[in-house]
Amino acid sequence: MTNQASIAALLALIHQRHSFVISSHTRPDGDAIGSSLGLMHLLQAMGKDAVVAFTDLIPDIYRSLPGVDSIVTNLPSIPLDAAIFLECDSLERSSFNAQEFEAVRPALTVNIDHHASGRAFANFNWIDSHAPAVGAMVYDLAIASGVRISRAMATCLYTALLTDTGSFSYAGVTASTFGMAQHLVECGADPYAIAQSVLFSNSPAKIRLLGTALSKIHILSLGRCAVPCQDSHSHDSNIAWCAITVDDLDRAEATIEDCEGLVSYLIGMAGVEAAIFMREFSGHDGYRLSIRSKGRLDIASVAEHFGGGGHRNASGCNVYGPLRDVTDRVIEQLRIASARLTSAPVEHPPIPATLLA
Ligand SMILES: [Mn+2]
Repeated sequence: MTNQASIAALLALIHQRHSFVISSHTRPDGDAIGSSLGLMHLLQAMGKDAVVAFTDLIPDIYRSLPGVDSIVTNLPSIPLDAAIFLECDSLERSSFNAQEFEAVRPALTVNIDHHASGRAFANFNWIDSHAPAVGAMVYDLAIASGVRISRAMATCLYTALLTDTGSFSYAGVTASTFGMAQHLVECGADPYAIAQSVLFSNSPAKIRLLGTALSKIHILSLGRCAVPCQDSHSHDSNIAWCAITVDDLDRAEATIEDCEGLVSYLIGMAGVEAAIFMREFSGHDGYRLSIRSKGRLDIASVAEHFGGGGHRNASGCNVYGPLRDVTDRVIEQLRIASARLTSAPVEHPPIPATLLA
């Protein structure tokens, strides 16, 4: 189904129903929270009952989003017509307790996702791996619905877009991403205020934890990069990683959510093509991995190997065992992904028609 057909079909399903519950994955990020609240505002503007449910705490940096106070931690006990999952590949990955959900399971489940690893687990599935954020898909739905985009809706969707594109810096950002951002600002989103909340409001504990993480970076050379590049920088291909233990978190008085985004500093180094940030589980039995890559190196497949998922350049998974084993196994998978890349034909972007004329 094309995006247009998916949007039309989804709007028809929404029009026929009245009460909705919306949720996303556990440890919700800016896209999970922003797109959920944005969709809640959209459904409410369409005259529907809509509630957002998250079992996990909402990180401080998203607490000023319009509607955040109405987020519930348990499924509403009233009968619901539909449950909408945003960027989840299964009920298990969602913030819903599976048993609690089965007890009230609405007749319709909807899945809206932009992950390459997205799976059609719901009754209605709309997966667009080209969308820069699920918030962008909710924006397209809002435009197609004909509803006026309120300041509240715009603020939530802009936050989703800003955070899931790494402040408009990731692959997948196109002219239409900026077109969307422009329209959301015209509808009342305040880019300065949102950036202040989301980018410049880190806790001192998070910055202390960053210090620890930066002091524990390891870099491993994968040798010379075999992919011919058009740019002039060095073709060294390195992997960077670091691991944060439960003790590190305690010493910094940091929380699990303070680990969010630290992997960006690792992938931010010249010559580093893949980066892994590892956080030890409280049970000391393994690590939560955030993986990033540059260019065509596909680390969604690396995360999928360990039962996780994500995008080509950003993914995550859980790996169990002692640190040495975890590191060895992940690096082996990265080498495999890198070897696959070097043996693949090089893609060249099409030459613009204006240059051929
Ligand atoms: Mn997302």
